[in-house]
Parts: sequence; C-alpha cells; structure tokens
Amino acid sequence: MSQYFPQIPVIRYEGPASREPLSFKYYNAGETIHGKTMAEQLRFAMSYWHTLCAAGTDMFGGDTSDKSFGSGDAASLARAKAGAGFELMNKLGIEYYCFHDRDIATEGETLAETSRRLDEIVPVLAELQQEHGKKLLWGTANLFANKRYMNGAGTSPRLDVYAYAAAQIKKAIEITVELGGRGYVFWGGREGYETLLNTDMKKELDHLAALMTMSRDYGRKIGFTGDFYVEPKPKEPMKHQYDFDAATTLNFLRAYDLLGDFKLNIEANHATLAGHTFEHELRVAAINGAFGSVDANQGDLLLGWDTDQFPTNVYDTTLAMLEILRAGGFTNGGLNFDAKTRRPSNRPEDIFLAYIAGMDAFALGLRLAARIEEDGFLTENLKQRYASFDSELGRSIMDGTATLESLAAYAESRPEPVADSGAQEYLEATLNQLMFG
Ligand code: XUL
Ligand code: CO
Repeated sequence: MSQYFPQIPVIRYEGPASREPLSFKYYNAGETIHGKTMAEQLRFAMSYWHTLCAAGTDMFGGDTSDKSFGSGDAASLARAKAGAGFELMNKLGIEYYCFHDRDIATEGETLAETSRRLDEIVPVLAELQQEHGKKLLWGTANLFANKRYMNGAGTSPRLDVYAYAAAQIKKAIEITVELGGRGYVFWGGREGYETLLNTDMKKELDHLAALMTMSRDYGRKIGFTGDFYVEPKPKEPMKHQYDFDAATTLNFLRAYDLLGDFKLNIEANHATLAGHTFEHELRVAAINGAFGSVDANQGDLLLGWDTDQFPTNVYDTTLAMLEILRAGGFTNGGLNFDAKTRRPSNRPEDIFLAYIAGMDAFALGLRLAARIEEDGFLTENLKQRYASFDSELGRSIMDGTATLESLAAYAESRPEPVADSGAQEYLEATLNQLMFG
C-alpha cells in the first residue's frame, strides 16, 4: 500500500515530560481512567472533510496546502483520500471516522452518476475498515454546498429541491448502514432563513420534521439501529438557523415526536456561537436524555464565526469531559474532531501535530475530570447546596403532594429566608487546585 505520509511515524505515548512533537503526552490509549480505557472513554474520530478535503481556501484566497494526494480523476482522488485517511488514523491510533457523502466521492453530473461514484468507493472503505479495524462513527449528507440548496434543503420552498435532498439522504443512510455506522447526523446547514418577508416558518419547520421522520422510518426499515443526531448551530451560513442551540433543537424534536430516535451532536464552537459554553450545551442534552455525540473543536471568542480550531483549551476539555462522564459516557457516539488546521499550518505534519494537540487536550481533560469526580468535593458541595429540598416538605414538591397552601403555611411559620452565598470564586479557586494541585 502506498504511503501518503512517509515522514510521519506511528505516534506513541511518551508522557508529559517528552519534547518529541510527534508523540502523545497525555493520551495513552490502553490506560484505564475512571473505569474504562482512555480509547473507550474518548472514542476519537477523524473528520473526512477537514482532514482530507479542506485545503485552506477562505473568502480572501485559495488553497495553501495540497490535499490531492498525488491523484488525478475523481475515482483515483476518492481512493487516494481513503488511503490517506486510513493511514492517518492508523498512525494516530484513531478508531473512528465521520463523513459527508460528498467528502468520500465528489458529486457527478447526475444523481445516478453520483450514486455510481459512491457505490465505487463504499466497498473500498468497507475493505479498509475490515483490514485496519476501523469503524464509521457517523455519516451525513452534504445538503448545503451545492447551489440547488441555497434556499435550504428540507426547508426549501421548492418541492424538487426537497425531493433531491430526500434522494441524497436516502443514499447517505444506505451507505452509512452498509459501513456499519452507529450514527447518522443532520446538521441544518441552510435550514434557516434571512428574512421573514420571503419565509413561511411554520411550513418550513413542518417540512423539515417530515423529512426527518421519513429518514428515521427509512433508516429503521433498512436495519439502522444506531442513533440519529441533530447538530445545533445558531448561525452561519444562515442568519437564523432553526436548530439554534440544544434547547431549541430539543423543542423541535419533542414537538414533532422525534425524541428517542434522535439525540444531539454537540459541537463546541457552535455552543459558543450561540452564547453558551460547551458544557452548558452538553448538560442540556444530557438532562433531556439526548446526549449523543460530540464535535470536538474550539472557536475564538474574539471572532464571530465558526473557526473550527483543534481544541487545546484544557479548562474547556476538562469541564466537557466532566459532563460526559456524568452523562455515563458515550454509547454510540464519540469525539469527532470537526476541526481544521489554521490556513498557514500547511505542511502535512501540521495535520498530525493538530490531531496530537486535540487528542492530548481531551486526554488531559479526561484525566482531570476523573480526578475531580473521584475527589468528590464538587459533587458534595452541590448536594449541600440543595440539601433543604431533602426535607419532607422538599420531597412533597417532587412527589406532587405539595400545594401553594402547604408552602405558604411553611413560609408563614418561618423567619426571613437566608440568602446563601453561591461561593463562585471559592469554587473556581478550588477547581484550579483540583486541576493543578
Ligand atoms: C458545520 C459543521 C458540519 C457538521 C456536519 O459547522 O459542523 O461539518 O458537523 O455536517
Ligand atoms: Co460539526
């Protein structure tokens, strides 16, 4: 098999004292942390689009790196990308990957030609998975790049566009099932609007829900037993996106009776664009029984767009891993690096260095989150903060026997309530002590 990254060795764990750039300092796949191996806790995945397709083009200039992997026509390019992707996963010890239909094979002139191209590459991926022990974390359909989707896909005002999207989703679910994918993602790229002057919001939401319902039904019919996910994002490319954040998306899923089959895929950079923290979005998903999977990246709070940077902020990864541990860890989901190297990081080794940075940041986050959980201070503090609800009266609120009269009688019998300190600064200092102690 040809080598696409001959200068890169297999990346090994060397520990925090190592100065070898091409080594892990914190990620030690087989080490047990909080009851499972790090590989199981973290379930890292490679994103096909950023890793094997994106080459640096932005609004002001073209590619700065080469992602052609030495190939020419569409078929050989698809094969080369697959080969490069599996070599990268092997060298980094990444077990899972994620793709859009259009990442694994470029679009042809017709739907039939596009399907033919997919049918050519999917067996190649299946064989590579088998040979290297890799798995598909999730698949999805790119329903946002082609011009036909400029007014939306599931929310397009045109039936022919909507039907085209349905055909694309049908095929994308089929190939996801064929490759044993445990998830199928809906990210509503252009499912939103710019102005209400040309938008029937109710119709668009009804149409979108119908498309998701049909997709769910078709997936179940052809044997998909994994999770469907919706990935919330508040804006970009559209001004108003229907899946603004976790809470908005859950309201949509509940309203159209899709909860259960659908969970959430929470992306860090989308959380901050929505004005939330990463851990807030994870908590909202978890307390609604909809914690599914994670797009691991980070944004830049000084910029207002989706920069999709590799995650390196250890406070963020620690607090995120704390939420993930408390949610019971991953079942079908994992940590997909929906992240790209910065435009000037244009050497092939920069991709490896970026993955190492992201994997180590999450590995360190896991180690610290486990330490925080095992210390128990924060959990105990939280328990004490709400302890008054453990009384008989408190319990009567949750078992439904309390009334406004019973609470009023209690309040009247008591002195003025105590205004307790939230002690935020003390807790933040203790968090530092627990992390760096
Ligand atoms: C876009 C984004 C997508 C989804 C999959 O912001 O995150 O790559 O993850 O379509
Ligand atoms: Co994403």
